[in-house]
Amino acid sequence: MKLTIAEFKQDYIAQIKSSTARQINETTALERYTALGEMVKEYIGNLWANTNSTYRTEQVKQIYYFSMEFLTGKFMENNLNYLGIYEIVKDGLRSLDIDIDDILEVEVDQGLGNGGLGRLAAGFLDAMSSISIPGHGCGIRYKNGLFEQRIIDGYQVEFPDRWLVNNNVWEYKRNNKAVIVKYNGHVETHMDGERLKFELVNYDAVRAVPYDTPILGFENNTVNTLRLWSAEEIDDIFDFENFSKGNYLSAFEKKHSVEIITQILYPNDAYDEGKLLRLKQEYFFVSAGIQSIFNTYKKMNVGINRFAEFVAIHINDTHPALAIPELMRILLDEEEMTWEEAWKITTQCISYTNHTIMAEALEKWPLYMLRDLLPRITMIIEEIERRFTEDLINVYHITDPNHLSAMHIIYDGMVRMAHLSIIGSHSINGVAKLHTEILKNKELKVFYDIYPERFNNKTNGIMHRHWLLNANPGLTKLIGDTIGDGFKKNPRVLRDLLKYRDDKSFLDDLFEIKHQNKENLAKYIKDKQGIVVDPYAIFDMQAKRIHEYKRQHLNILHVMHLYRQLKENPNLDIPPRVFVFAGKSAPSYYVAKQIIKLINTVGSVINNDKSIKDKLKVVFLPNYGVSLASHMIPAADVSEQISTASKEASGTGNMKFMMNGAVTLATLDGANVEIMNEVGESNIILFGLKVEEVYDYYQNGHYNAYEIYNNSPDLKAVIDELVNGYLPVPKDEFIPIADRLLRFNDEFFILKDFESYRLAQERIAEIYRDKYQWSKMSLANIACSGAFSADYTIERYATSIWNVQKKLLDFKL
Ligand code: 26V
Repeated sequence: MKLTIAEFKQDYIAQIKSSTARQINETTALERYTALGEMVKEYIGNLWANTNSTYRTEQVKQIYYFSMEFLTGKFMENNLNYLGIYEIVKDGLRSLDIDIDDILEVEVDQGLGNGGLGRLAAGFLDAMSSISIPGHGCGIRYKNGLFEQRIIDGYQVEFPDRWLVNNNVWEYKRNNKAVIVKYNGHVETHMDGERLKFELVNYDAVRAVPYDTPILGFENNTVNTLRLWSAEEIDDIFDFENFSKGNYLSAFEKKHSVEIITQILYPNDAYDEGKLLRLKQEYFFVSAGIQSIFNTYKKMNVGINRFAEFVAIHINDTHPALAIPELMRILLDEEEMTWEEAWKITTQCISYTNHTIMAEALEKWPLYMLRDLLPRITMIIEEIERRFTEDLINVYHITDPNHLSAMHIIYDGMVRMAHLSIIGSHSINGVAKLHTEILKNKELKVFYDIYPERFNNKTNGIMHRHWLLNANPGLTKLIGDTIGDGFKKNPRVLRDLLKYRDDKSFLDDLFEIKHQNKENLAKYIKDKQGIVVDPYAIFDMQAKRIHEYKRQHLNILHVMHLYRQLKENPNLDIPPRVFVFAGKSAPSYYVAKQIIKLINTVGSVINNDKSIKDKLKVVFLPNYGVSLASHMIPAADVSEQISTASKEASGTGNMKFMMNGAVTLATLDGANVEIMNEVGESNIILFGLKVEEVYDYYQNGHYNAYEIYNNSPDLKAVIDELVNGYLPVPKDEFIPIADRLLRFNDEFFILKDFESYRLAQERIAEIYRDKYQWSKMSLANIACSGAFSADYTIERYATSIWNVQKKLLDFKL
């Protein structure tokens, strides 16, 4: 947009006055931030209104991305950049004696997600807007986002994330768009002429109120909507009769029992607890979202039969899978369609992404629970199941009872949401090539056999503008000065950087930028953790949720091994290294929490040992989230992507590190395989078991962790250190970890992969000694990272799954 510094200052001073009733020099950083947010919102508002009215009047097909999680982080800097007014605002503020960084700093992260799945959803919204796809998000406005992690005495301790305490300047509450969601009760049937009608009676009603956040596209006038639903008591009043009788607390009980639905984000990212409240959450936003799509759709006036021509609904994992029976319910019970018509529309509208093969993360609901809470929805699921089984027998000629049981939606008293999602959609995609192959050939093979045309791959992508423009301004400037700014809209252009592989002065510049980022992070680490690290050391990072399959313990066991070597020989000639860890554990995941304690324990021993002359440091940075990642990733030399092959569906941190010039230390898992293909084998460090080997071991049962332990003295030494009193903790502290590795036979092959990991780390130390060789690898990673922009991923979803067209918008601000 066009804006001069003078206009900005005038607007801003007026805004400060109206929103704070104070002189500008008396305002706090928060007030300045809020006032700026209000202004930016007004600029965006014009574009937003234009976008919505164009979609409606020109009757364009729209895609609704349903996700239980949207991990959007901060908005201000992005919005300023995307409007093209960042520099103007920065200069304008400076002339008012305000540092823009102080304002950006006070914004709190919107952390309504656990990890990769939620961040991906946020990135997809950004990409849809930025490549002009008419697409919106639908989710839950949790009052508490993912918990704040603090480390106390080396342990993770959780604190609530009250991200709304200072209000959220970006959202609009839309009372007029509220809808009712119905739970419990029972279904009555009656004949209405020829038609059997179903009616839910004696239900509990909850008001779902939407809060809309504008999602701005990059310099293209498009503003899509993220609609998050909040639960309120139906009239938002308490039980007056009860209150007047003096029952003050119980008068508010109902209100609380309703509001609790959107109180908190479940902090598990790979373990399904099967809690009733979570089921309520899932139906809550799905029902509200689908109802509101109908309301919007009806304003287009094209007739209900053409619904699938104008609406695509994507379900992000199975959490929104109730969208399938909910859509059926509305088409059957409210629009009075036949089952066949309704089913056709439903399957044409819905598409589904699978994000994990981990059995413990696959959602299953007890049938009795579902029937109690959602009687009509359960009837519909049972009918879907009945017709599906009929097809299996009559159309696909499957009669073997074991084969049939493997495919049922309802089995053993449980409702399998992945099966419902596959049966009720026209597209099922994995999130990296390898993951999709595993789905097709192993985990979901029985479904692939009957629906081969439904399965497809959509490799994940990241918000490249965030990870470059916002997180790494130094690198962004170097890239822009060298190959121009085209990469902002078309990140494959980054490949042009490959021309500079042998340009020593360019490699020097690149090294210098990385070094500066490392200096900044070293300062942050000193300020926050009191640990001094050498910015000339190799910065080796593992930042992601803590999970046994991600193998943070493989990493720390290797650190323990390096430390042993240094203790034996303090003059050992190795480049200094800083191992940085960050990530949250699910609060109820005991072993993962012990891994955090282990990292911190090992850190406290190593960091306080003067005898090793600062050659090794271990840092655990608490409260990993989008903001911390944005500080860390630009400073990384090595990116640890070391999951047990087959377990990490894709990974997206791997792409962010790569884009910022880190060299990946990787197993051939998830998108690491594609990173290798982009960057070439000489620019990635590989190690470890391959997928087939992992599956072989699981199948033949020949894996023997004790055998490896007994035959590898170096490895045995570090495992023994977990339990022999070597570490300054009670002797039994780390027994659970040691048990998982030995007694329970090392499900994730830590022992098997240890030696190959150690050798890979040795190669890294060797290569790092040669500054130019290292910088060349780093450059190759940056140059080849463009393929992993979410812009391209969304392009592929739009053409091959959703069949939605770009809508270019013209508007002058
Ligand atoms: C499952 C459950 C089970 C019920 C309780 C709460 C909960 C929350 C999330 C999940 C889904 C876990 C799947 C997941 O997060 N997968 C990750 O998705 C990323 C984006 O596709 C991908 O990069 C990661 O490799 C994958 O682990």
